[in-house]
Amino acid sequence: MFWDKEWETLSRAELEQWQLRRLRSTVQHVARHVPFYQQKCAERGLGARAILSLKDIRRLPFTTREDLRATYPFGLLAVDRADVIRLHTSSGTTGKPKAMFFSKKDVAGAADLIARCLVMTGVGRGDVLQNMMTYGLFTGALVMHYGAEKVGLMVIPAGPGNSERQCLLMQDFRTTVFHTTPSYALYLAQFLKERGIDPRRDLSLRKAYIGAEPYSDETRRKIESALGVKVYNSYGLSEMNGPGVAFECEHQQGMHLWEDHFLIEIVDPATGNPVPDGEEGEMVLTTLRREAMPILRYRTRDITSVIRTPCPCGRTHRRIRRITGRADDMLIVRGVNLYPQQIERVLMSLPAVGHSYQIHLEGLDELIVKVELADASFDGRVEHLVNLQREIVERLRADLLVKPRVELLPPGSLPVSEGKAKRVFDKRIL
Ligand code: DLL
Repeated sequence: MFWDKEWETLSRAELEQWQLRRLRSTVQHVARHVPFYQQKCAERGLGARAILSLKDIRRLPFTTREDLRATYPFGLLAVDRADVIRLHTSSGTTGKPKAMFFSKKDVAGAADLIARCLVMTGVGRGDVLQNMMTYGLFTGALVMHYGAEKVGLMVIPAGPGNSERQCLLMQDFRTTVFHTTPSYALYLAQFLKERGIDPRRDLSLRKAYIGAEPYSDETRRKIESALGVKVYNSYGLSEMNGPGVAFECEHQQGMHLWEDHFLIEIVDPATGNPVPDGEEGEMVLTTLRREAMPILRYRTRDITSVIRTPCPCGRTHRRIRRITGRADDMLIVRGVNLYPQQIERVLMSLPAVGHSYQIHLEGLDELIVKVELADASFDGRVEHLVNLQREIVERLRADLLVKPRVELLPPGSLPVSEGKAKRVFDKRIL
């Protein structure tokens, strides 16, 4: 099923022609209205005819997170303030937030992309979407909300947390799809289990849209089997509208990135040079349709690669693989490079492991993995605990070449955050 078949199945040649046209007009638009880009283009000697082919994108400057912070609040605005109808911000862990502006056309465009995503997964009128992302300055809930309404789903703007109420809403209004983070989905699964609610028997859930945090295929499988739903990976970032940038179709082999709205490059995170076709690197995105705040070559810091084979669904927009980590999240422990997600993958493949974990780095270079158990009854059987602890240590050592200390905790011991989960606590004395 398609929301906009013509655009979703455009031939590659037509798509690229369109991209070139849009890239040119985006560059002209920012060169005219955004002093930050005027200066950057002038430094590079780029005039109005700088972009002759898509490859010329490499001549354009990168935009980084730091640029967004440095130009906060209005520095990258490309339209009159009166033409902005919505503001979102993204709070970093430190310093100033990043401000993102939407014109009327931008809000409609973002909703349209979500509509494509939802219809692509086989939902439509009659479906009930429980939106458990945070409403507010975060893009996660509102952008999804507008897109789902456009398709005609009934949207329950539940927001995050309050699991008791989430359950009631699911039961009373027969929720068929929900939208949340992987950490909350796992928490909810545990919550339902503790209350004796069997999702397959007692609820009407069919599908879940899971994103806003990195997660592994093992976590996807855990959510699917615990909640009896098909999980679709949803990728996006506030700087590029929020959710709806890339989404899985029913084949679930990578996420289609809407290439008529975003131009994708994969670069070496250290040098910024393009990596060979199909190889892994940092994703760089350029907006092609945004009006209020276009962004050139945004360094997402997200590590992925482009799938080169066509998708059986018939969409021509290329797919990206699951994000394997953020360039900034890489940990170096005793000289070994590792991403938190590699630890997550090992943990979530073990049925005895519950929904939550934390990674602590302490002292000089000590790695401690705190793991919640799936089942409280596990407590009593000491030999099981010892075996499980040993198994986790061994698996991590074999996969990652690091030997952590593993602490097993009863279910529900680790805090649950309403927004994105914090997994890594680095308190090393370096
Ligand atoms: O998290 C937008 C979003 C909302 C996406 C809801 C999907 C669903 P930010 O707060 O700006 O925006 O965070 C963006 O989150 O650069 C990735 O590092 C990470 N991220 C988002 N989706 C995924 C995903 C929203 N499916 C940052 N897999 C991005 C891995 C993801 N990482």
